[in-house]
Amino acid sequence: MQISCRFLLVFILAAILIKKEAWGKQHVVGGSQGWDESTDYDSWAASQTFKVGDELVFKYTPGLHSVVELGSESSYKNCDISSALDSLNGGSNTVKLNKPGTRYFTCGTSGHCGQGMKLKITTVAGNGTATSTPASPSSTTSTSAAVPTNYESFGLFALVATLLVTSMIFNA
Ligand SMILES: [Cu+2]
Repeated sequence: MQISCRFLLVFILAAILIKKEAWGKQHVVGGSQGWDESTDYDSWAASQTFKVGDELVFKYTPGLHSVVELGSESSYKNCDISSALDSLNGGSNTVKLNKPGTRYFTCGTSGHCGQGMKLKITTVAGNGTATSTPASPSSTTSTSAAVPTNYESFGLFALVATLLVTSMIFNA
């Protein structure tokens, strides 16, 4: 009886972790500021971990801004949108991160890229464990900008701790 309880708990825990991974996470670009010229997207991106299966959500004033995906680091650096991979508009766009690697986004409105309205992100492989470390060395420390992520992690931690304690009580 004791052993089966323990296995059940481990199974539930594993199922929760796997489900969490498979769901993916939505990253609202720029947080509450959204997609505009005044947000520091380097800092924002450094506060996030982008995994395969996650989504980027761009929120902005329709007509004022747009979302243009660039194909290379040089296009990104030079704000060259002549060879854009994709262009989205309408005020709310979701971009699925379907494979590992670096992607580049900017705004199609003249001058906005030069004002800093551009985003470079690196997607890492999601390997099914909550303890996987992000590839980016800049995301090891938490900042106030990452509060929703930390809150979620804390919730998971609390859940895991509760299950472990319950497991110990069952096996005492
Ligand atoms: Cu813009």
